Amino acid sequence: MDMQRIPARDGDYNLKNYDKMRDSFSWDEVKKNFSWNETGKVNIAYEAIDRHAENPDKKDKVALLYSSPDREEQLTFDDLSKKSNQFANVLKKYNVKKGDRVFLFLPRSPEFYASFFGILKTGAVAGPLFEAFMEQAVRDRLQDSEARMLITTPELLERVPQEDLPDLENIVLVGDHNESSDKYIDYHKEMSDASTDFDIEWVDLEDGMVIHYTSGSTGKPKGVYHVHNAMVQHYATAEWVIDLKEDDVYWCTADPGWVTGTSYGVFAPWLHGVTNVIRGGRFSPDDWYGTLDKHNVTVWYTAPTALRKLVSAGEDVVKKYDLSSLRHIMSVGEPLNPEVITWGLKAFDLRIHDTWWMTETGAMLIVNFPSEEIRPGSMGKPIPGVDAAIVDNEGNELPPNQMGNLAIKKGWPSMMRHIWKRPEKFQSYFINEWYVSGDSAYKDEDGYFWFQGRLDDVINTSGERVGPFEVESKLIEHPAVSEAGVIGKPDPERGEIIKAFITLNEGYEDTPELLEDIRKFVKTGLSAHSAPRELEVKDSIPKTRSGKIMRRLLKSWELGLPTGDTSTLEE
Ligand code: 6R9
Repeated sequence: MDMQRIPARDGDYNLKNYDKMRDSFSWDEVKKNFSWNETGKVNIAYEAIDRHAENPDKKDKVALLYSSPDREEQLTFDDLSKKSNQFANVLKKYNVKKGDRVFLFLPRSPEFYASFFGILKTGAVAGPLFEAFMEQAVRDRLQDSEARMLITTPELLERVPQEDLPDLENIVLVGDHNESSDKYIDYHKEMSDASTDFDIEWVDLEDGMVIHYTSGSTGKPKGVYHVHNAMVQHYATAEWVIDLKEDDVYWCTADPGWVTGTSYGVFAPWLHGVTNVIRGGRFSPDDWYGTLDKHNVTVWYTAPTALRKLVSAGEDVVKKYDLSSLRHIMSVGEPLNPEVITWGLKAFDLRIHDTWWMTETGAMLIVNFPSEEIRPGSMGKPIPGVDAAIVDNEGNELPPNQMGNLAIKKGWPSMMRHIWKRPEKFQSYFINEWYVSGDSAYKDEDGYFWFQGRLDDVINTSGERVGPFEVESKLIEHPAVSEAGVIGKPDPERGEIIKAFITLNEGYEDTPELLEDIRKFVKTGLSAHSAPRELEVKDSIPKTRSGKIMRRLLKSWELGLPTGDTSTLEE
């Protein structure tokens, strides 16, 4: 991309010399930060919560700074340790055992986090669900995982099709309800009866911890299975990439129903004993800036979809708030448009650091480090201890600047260990020693990786391969365009043509002149073959709950095809 590079910087960053660090790196060094390295006793809940609660200097530090439009609450490490112990006792009373799957279908709330760590303390596997899931999505996940226990609210219970869930023995209800059968457990009542002491279940590093369901382009959602060992990489990336320090106030905007909301919404900050902001409720620019301001957030991990909305809300909104505490911003989930990085430099006087990883990878793999040069539009470079490459369909490495499969050499600590009950699906991710991501990308001469699209999204128009992301990025540079989703539409002559769906900024109208102007803008700014032949204005662009543009859905709509699994679609 024809974009100015943002230079490497000196500063008090945790990771100072990337090249040197990579050369001499061993994961064994990271393991020394955990108590199990000496005691042999493993549980991520102990490392993230109880270890700090046992430390006189840490126990009264605020761990969870919760706020939502109608509730504010602060829990110290000691509070969280006790509450999760109480919940672990409740689970134990109802026979939850190591390896059982216990699901959470709850709004982001203090109860969510207390129960989540309670589950881990029993050695059970936690399955967080998006609060907005409807019945089919809940059914698919609870059935497939054979969940024994579910924690939900009386309001959400309507969406739990219990008649189809024979394995579901008990349901914990958080909130007032009239259910009387033995199947239901009253959260508040049981918690107040439960002891705040609990003998944590020690597990193996390779034992199950969290199962995250994720949708592919076809078929039912699949259960991606993560183990306690993932903490090694959560810890390391929190240090190098999130650059966490003792006094930071950290905010990750992701919902715990998405892998980012667990790996980086709780584990990464708490493994380091850092104060963690959780904001409930829905998004609005004022709400988000207000949260950064009110809690004096220093480090912020968010997503391009949110950042693009902030760009479109304009700089005047930013000026209403005091964001002077903010020192470091990161993004994940979709490619970060160069336009957004430029805007971040202006609006916040800060660089925005893109990070790339997947549900399946469990933690960050390719990133922009706070101390390294940023090439806007690039996802950055692999973290120490990880080998990434561009390979062809046989697993052969391709030379620089050639587009191919983005692949990672097997064996990083947070890698998924299997896909629940689908060994053949798990196997299908690998070619020889490579985990093949399903993303297409290229690597430049200096080792920076450039995302092109999901493999199934890449467009081939008259023999030219076009990554939808590049076109979308150019489109949103146009002053009239707020968001864009780009697909390839079958065309008898050209194979595919580029079709763009856009939303317009305030004050612009959908006229043929404007659309032509936008088309020309891409043509002259990017290339003739990347200019959309068709442009359609929409009220919104369909996105997943984790902020990904659902190009697959745009395409199905365009072609009048069945829409497949849309359970992760944001309303
Ligand atoms: C953590 C997470 C994974 C897919 C991934 C890719 C896209 C994520 C990205 C990115 C470009 C980035 N993706 N980060 N694309 N640049 N920095 O998002 O997990 O929900 O499983 O999605 O998201 O396509 O393959 P998950």
